[in-house]
Amino acid sequence: MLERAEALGITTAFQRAEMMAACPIGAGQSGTCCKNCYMGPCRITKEGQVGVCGATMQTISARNMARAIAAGSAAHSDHGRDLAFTLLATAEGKAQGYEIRDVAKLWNVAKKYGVQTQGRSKEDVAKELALKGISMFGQQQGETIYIQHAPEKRQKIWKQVGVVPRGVDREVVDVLHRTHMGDDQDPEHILLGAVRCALADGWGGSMLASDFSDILFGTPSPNVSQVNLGVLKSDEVNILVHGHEPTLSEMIVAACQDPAMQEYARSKGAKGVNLAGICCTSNEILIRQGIPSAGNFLNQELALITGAVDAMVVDVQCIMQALPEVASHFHTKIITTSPKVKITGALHVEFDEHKALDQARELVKMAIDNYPNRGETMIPEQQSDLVPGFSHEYINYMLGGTFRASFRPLNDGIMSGRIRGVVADVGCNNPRTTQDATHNYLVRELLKNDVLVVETGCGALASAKMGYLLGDAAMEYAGPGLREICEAVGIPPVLHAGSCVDNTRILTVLTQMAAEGGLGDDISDIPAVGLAPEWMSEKALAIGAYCAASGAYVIFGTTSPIASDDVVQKLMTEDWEAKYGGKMEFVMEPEEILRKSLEHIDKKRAALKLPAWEPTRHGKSGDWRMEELFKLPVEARAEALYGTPIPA
Ligand code: BF8
Repeated sequence: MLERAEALGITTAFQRAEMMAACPIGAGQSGTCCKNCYMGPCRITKEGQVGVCGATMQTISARNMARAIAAGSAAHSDHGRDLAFTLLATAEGKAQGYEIRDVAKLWNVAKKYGVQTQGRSKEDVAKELALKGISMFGQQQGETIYIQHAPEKRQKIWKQVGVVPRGVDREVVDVLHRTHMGDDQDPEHILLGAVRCALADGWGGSMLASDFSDILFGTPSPNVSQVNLGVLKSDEVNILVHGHEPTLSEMIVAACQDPAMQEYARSKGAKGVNLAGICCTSNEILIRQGIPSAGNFLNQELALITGAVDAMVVDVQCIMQALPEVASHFHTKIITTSPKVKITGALHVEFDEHKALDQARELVKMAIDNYPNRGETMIPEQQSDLVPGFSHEYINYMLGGTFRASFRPLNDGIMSGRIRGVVADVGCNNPRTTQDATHNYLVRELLKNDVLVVETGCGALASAKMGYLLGDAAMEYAGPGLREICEAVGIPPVLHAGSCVDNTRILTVLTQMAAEGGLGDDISDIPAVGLAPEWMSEKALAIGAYCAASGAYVIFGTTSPIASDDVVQKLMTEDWEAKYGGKMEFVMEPEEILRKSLEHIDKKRAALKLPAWEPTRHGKSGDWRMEELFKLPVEARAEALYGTPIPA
């Protein structure tokens, strides 16, 4: 696709990253450029230098980090807020096309929020729940409701350190205020505010987003789908949905499945309507409805360069401003829909949940009407099958079954050493490094080391493209112990848990593992690591901060926004580890990320007094072992199995 782009004179993020060297002083690379007032910008290039107001390198670096975390928290949590309003409108019967699809989840979430369910209609319960959810954003005092569902020990730590979040909006405003010129100047204290803000997202807005999405659109469970540019079809109308919110895209799914729309497409000479996604909007409809994905963040321009996309409908976040320019070389329509997002050169059809289904039909019709304008296309053949949809509810269920759902088998697997530990590989693509390469390398190596991998966001789609989200392809790499567990339970060793807001599902899994027993009594005790090896977005920093403050060791790759400042690096590692039991580190070399992850897992195993992981100790049973054995002559097989030759 890059060759085609070059031939057509189109630039992509891949070329732009080469042409545009990253500013060595700015917030992106070393974090010591201060633009928070207009006496500057002050660019601090060496220790001892200060800004016009006297701000030190440490203060500037911590401020930039805190502001990025606040922006990331705002983006994720605001997505949650919109879902709360959609739930309210649905409960009131004012949201066209929406319904409460998962009543069991509604009941569970209502219980968490202290909403009475007995004798009440689902609409009544959903209305009270939605109102409580909405009020959480503006909550001025106390703690967000979800905090009470963290392990008890964790809650005590947060109280002791003073980072229990109030409402999301309050914490975001707090960080913006304290990082204004002339306010908080102590780097440790600035980061304390940033952590509280991130926790308001992780144990607040983002967790709400996953819960309320499940209520409206169904809790994900495994399905089979496809990923990569090959999901586009040369003889059908191709519509891509891109961004993050499931609200409008779920209605577009419904509109595309309408036989009248398919018939309309045929009237225009197409064989039908083909819907696919990009980024996390894609993940949302992939994990629930099995709608194929055209790929992750760096696939967005490549998809347009096929010339086969009749409309790309975007909502919020991770949408490149370059899209209308790329689309201008083809017939493709770029359509923005969020009241928060307009892009020069794109059409704008503002989303209104009260008439969402009508709008979705209108958008699908626009794409169909555009099909006859399509010129020459070039669609790569590449596509892979995948099994997405491992929500925390499903992981719990698959391990124990309907009547005894539990995390016991997973905990036992870790305790016995069959599973060395768990790694969450999440986050973006970044054109400063080869697309997907670090995700893929780490997943393969972790599997070989008997590490169970859980993924979300663009990391999950990177694995999907390689076929790692299917049993067989991933099992090729899985170590014998991990393989044994996966075969016994019937799961792939790489689990797709959802979009980026769904990282909170991983917090829930870790909390439930801690509650199950045998792996300590807090998230920080579990042999687990979080990785964002190709990150680029502020949301990734917010996720990293709430995971670290929840007790996890989090490693970011590719680039470090605190590279030039040792003090802030120390604060986010040594100081955070002492305070929260988790830390956040930036490590550039993939091999080093792997080494540090395994070292941390082994350190946690030792602290729990679990047997040290041994690569060949397990795996002497299971299909793989039997296949190997059946390749042997019968005498050797008997000897291997029973230790004695076959009796004559
Ligand atoms: O929220 S992983 S590039 S698409 S920010 Fe964006 Fe990063 Fe992808 Fe999803 Ni998350």
